[in-house]
Amino acid sequence: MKVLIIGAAGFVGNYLIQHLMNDLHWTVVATKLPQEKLSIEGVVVYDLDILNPESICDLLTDIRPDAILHLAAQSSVALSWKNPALTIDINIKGSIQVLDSIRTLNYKPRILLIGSGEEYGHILPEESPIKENNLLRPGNIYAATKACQNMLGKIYADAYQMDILSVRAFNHIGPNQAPLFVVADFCRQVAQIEAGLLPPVLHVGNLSAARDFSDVRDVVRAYALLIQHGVSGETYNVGNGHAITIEHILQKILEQSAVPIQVQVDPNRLRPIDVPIIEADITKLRQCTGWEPEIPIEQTITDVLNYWRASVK
Ligand code: A2R
Repeated sequence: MKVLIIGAAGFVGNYLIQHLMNDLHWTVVATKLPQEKLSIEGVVVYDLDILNPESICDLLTDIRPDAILHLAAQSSVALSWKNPALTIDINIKGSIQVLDSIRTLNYKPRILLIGSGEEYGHILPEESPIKENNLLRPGNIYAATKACQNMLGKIYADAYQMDILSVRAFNHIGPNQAPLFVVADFCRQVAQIEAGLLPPVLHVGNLSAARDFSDVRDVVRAYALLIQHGVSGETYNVGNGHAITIEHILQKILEQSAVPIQVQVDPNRLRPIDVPIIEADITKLRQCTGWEPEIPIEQTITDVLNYWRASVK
């Protein structure tokens, strides 16, 4: 199996490459933005900006992958509020340019579009855990762009008989994630405090939101299984199946801190709208692939803390 990963220099890309190459022994070709760095032995890496459709066509013709995993995105909710136009450009215009370039090929590679649990948005209590066929009520710009990407994927699958499936990935965490995301942010602060670089006060935003967290290493296993077993035109939730509050995660992080730390709510970290609970129903993924999450959250937190302890030295 030869796969192309578009947007491989981000957080998920590296884990995905390692799993596909080392565990599954697939041939992996990857793309990154020209200004990004990505060098992995055994992986041919191309520069690609998905906002430039001509270079996508050339690349696809050269590589002729069996499957394409489309990771490239503006992936931060916080940044989507600050820069909505950029988020819409990359996540909607960029995705349609990827799909439309694939449409022009004279064969039909399998395509996995990576969406988000955020697409469900304002989930009613009786809708949780949320199923794939639930109404989407996106609560932020990022979520709206990913909901749109999902719809475009379905339209292209139906209209052009393309082999497209989508995931809605719920929060995934692990070492090397940018500190724009909550667990990386908290763990980095703890590591900086332990190293004496910050006073012993951890700054937090809204702690009451409940989210469905998985280890990124479990998430990439699910993507590979869906490439092999997923049904064309379908959407699959990828999550742990149980939401926990940010407050609970914070407690688990503080339990692993080497020093006592106070917690302080910082108004700058509160988002304009926060969806109170997002929890995945993962029955469809389980039934299709047999996937189960394997890495407990305490282990992920240990690994993320150790990553930041090594990074802040
Ligand atoms: O924004 P940057 O400079 O970190 O680059 C990101 C890259 N990217 C692009 N690639 C090609 N053409 C573009 N116009 C473009 N704009 C941004 O996509 C980054 O290297 C990559 C996405 O990686 P992350 O932001 O780290 O996302 P992550 O956590 O790997 O998530 C993968 C997928 C995304 O579609 C998320 O929205 C979804 O999973 O949850």
